[in-house]
Amino acid sequence: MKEYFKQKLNEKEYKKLKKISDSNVLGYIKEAIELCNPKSIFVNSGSHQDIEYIREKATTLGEELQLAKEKQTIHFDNYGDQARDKKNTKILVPKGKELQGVNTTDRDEGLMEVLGFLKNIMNNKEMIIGFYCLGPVNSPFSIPAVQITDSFYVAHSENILYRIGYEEFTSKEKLSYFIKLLHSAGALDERNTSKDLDKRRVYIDLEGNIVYSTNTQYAGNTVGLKKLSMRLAIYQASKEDWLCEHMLVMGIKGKNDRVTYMTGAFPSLCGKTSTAMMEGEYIVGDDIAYLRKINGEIKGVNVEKGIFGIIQGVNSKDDPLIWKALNSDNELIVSNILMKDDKGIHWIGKDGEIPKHGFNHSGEWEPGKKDATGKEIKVSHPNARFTIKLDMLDNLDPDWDNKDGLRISAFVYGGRDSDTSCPVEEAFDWGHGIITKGAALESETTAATLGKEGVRVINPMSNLDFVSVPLGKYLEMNLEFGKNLKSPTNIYGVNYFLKDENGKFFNGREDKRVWYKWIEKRVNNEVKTIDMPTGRIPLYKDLKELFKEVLKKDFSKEEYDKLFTIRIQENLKKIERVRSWYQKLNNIPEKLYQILEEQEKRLHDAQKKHGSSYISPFKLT
Ligand code: SPV
Ligand code: MN
Repeated sequence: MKEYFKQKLNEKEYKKLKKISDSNVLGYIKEAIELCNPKSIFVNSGSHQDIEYIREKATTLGEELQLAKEKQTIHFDNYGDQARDKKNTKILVPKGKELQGVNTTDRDEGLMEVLGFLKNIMNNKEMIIGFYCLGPVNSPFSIPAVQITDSFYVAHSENILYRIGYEEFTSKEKLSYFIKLLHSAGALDERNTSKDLDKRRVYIDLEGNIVYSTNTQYAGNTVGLKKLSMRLAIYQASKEDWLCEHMLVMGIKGKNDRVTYMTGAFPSLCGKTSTAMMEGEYIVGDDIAYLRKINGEIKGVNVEKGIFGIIQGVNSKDDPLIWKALNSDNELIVSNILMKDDKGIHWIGKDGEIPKHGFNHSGEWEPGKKDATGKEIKVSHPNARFTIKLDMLDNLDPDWDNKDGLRISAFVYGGRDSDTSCPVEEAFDWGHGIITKGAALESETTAATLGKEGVRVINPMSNLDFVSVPLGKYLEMNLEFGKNLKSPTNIYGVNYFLKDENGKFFNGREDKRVWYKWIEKRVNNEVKTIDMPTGRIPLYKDLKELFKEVLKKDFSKEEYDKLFTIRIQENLKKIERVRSWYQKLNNIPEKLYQILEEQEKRLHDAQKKHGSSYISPFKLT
């Protein structure tokens, strides 16, 4: 095989590849070269020189455009390529196998189709072979990955977002497990965006342990180390008794310099980034966590080392930490926002006036511009993003890269719910939490999503898009995970979006800081709770104290009463929705129905006892 590479690669690149001896790794690279037939090949060893080469090439090839500041660029995706393509993202399943609740296609047919698209696809492009490590290097949590792509934007993004793993590959004769990713942006138009969108595919081959992505540039479809590897990791986790979750990880500061780590799973538009970025606390990661049980404790790591975050609405007042990072001189890629004539940038919700002219994801732009369907094109796309390194943030946890993982004391699940769940509530036990907070996670559609507003959508653990095992099996994995722990991890539900009778939000953006400080105290046994039919809620006096301490705000008995009054009918309806959603699927653990039924009974009993559908917590103390 070495002879083959010697022929295909120039001497400099061959030298870098030569250090790898695992025949499976080399075999994969050879197959990719044969299939895609690139004009030239570049090997990214992660050296300073290689990183700079990729950054520069992204701009010289026009995949990114230089902004006013030196290490800052903008990338545009095709107007029709602005988000994850859920329809064309499929798990390949062999004949006779079934993956209920997951978008799938026949493996043989899928492979034939996508390999057909990839044939000779790089014949006028350079192939980039990158070696990365998902999670901290040299850690029992982590997974090495080989990413092959013809997009310098993708490679550049990955260098910002992921740890380099070249040494993971060169230091071992044989790797026990690694992930393979193959991407091509396909043919590009005059703006350097993927133009064959009808051939856009993201196919996940669990058997071959590889993800193919074609004719797309949007990072959620192409940055293989993000959501593409996640499907393979979930599959691998299902075989090894650990979890790969769509979760942020953060550290909340408590008494005497104590830091308590928590994860958080939130469907989109439910406050995930603002939670990870909470003022005064530590961020570890904002998107994906690997979690393992080690010596009877749950430990977790951030898979990434950067943030690919939504830029819409970021402003100096609400998001001071991101604002500062975006306005620094550090390396930054923004995508699908407006590049002004002076090479400055603007997006929806940024401080200041909307410029009169510039370039965005639709090409040359002026206010009022309409697309082919007559829809107004805003200054930036709602899913426009920024890509930065975590270490640009002032609130990065000093221990964020710990290779032994951080001890996770709480799992938090947060939905968007205007009238059912209270702002913060502890589950009675692990199973109750996994089912009623995680598996029952719902979000209401907002004006920012397509279709009708206020429709509740179930998204188990906010992981529905990425689950690559039958949903029943995934729930089983979650239920098993927290059993028999030496130091237990509690589960909480949060909801920032309760509304009053006039449709106004009860809580301000800042209030979540109190809910997390309360969770921090609770897992450290410093506060007591009141049992409600749906879980355990805080005492008024503790929240009053925390509102004063954290936000310098008064918190009245009336507010507490409104926020934490149990809404029996709304909760019963939720149980009904969740149950009927799962009943459409096979092989859902019996435990789910049992736990929902128990909750239903508690709600009915409480209603009977108190003769009302709304019961104040003061009645229960
Ligand atoms: C998400 O949509 O959950 C993201 C962005 O984190 S993407 O990379 O598109 O998945
Ligand atoms: Mn995500």
